[in-house]
Amino acid sequence: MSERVRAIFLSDIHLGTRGCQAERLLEFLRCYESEYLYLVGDIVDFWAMSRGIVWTAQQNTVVQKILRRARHGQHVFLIPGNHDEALREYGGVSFGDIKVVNEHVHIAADGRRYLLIHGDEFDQVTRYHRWVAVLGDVAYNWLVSLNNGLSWLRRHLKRPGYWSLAGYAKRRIKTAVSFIFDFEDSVIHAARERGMDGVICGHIHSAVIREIDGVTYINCGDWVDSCTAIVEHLDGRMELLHQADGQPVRQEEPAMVALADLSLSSLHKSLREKADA
Ligand SMILES: [Mn+2]
Repeated sequence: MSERVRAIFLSDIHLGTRGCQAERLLEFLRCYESEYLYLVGDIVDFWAMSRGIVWTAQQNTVVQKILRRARHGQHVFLIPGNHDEALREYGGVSFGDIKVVNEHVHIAADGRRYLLIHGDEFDQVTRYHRWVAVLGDVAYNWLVSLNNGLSWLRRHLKRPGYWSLAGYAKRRIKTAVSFIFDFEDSVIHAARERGMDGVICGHIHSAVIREIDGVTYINCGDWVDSCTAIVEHLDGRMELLHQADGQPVRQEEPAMVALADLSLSSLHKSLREKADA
């Protein structure tokens, strides 16, 4: 039995990559029927696909299920992200029953107005230093092996001292957390300037619903790590759901991804508490 909700918001599905958790997403979609379905960017990962395509049967089924919903009268909107930015040229165009829009305002059942954007334009890294984002992972792995090599060399040369990878990783976490705060703050600022009650975005793979001075910041998370989605209930209430094994569960805590394989959830929480204090 599927539950009827007013709207479903999904982002960062990254179809076409090995990381895409299409099976979990199919389980989630089986649980919810809605009047509106919003795809909030990075749905198909054209960046990764240019290096090699991973297209599974489940990913195919995801696309078919979405098309089917559109055909059956659900309002399906696709807001392109940076990994599917080629679609931005088609803002305002409909493909079959799916409307491509570069941004959108969703009016919830309770009358609140939400700005829908992917959010990469508020990410200072991908905006001004795209190569940093692309090279980041490669550079990190390279640094780790370099560190191992250096330690080996130091040991063999009997040199004292050790360049701490742990220290490096800690600094990196701090950078990652402040990156998330900066992103959230600038998105909220933009929503407020435009007189919105809230903003719904994706991009940083960090799902959360937060209220900041009367503006609701909502991030849909992703379907690579956290398997999270936002639903609007029939009364306009927004809820963050996490697709656990076989069933969706309510997510009370911010769902965080591990950046560079380091879990940030506890750190995010404690830093947020400090910041709020
Ligand atoms: Mn993105």
